[in-house]
Amino acid sequence: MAKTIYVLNGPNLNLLGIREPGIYGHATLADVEALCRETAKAHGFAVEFRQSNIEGEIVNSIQEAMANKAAGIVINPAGYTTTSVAILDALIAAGLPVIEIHISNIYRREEFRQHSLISKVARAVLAGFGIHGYALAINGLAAIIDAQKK
Ligand code: CA2
Repeated sequence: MAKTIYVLNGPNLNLLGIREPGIYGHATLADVEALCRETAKAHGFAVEFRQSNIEGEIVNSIQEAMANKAAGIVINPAGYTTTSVAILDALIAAGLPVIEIHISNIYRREEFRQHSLISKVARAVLAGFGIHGYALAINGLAAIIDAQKK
């Protein structure tokens, strides 16, 4: 059976394509999911795609990824990026390769967006590629997983 990449999305990302298109573009979260599935499939991976506005549910998804021996995690922690020790701790405990992704370039935005706790555990961070960043994140994660086998 194909190994699984968990793609986790934090609060308000369900509003993609509906509000603030000037910052986040016109694509919806369903478009992001389709892009992730297509990209992962090309590498032989299945995808568990989740969005939650609730911190504990994101922690539960990370623990599920760990229990299911997932191949890795791509996470856009959104508003929890700079605040969630709980998500950071769960990612550390999971021990899986993690890629952090942001649709916007957080370094061109307000200073408070630029201090990610999650980056401490991320193997790589992508910001500013729009939703294409999710495809780049999955391609990069696939390369990391491939390199681990050698
Ligand atoms: O650029 C990103 O992907 C962010 O993670 C998005 C977060 C923001 O707090 C981070 O600083 C950067 C916000 C997600 C909210 O998404 C929305 C999407 C459409 C409309 C309104 C909010």
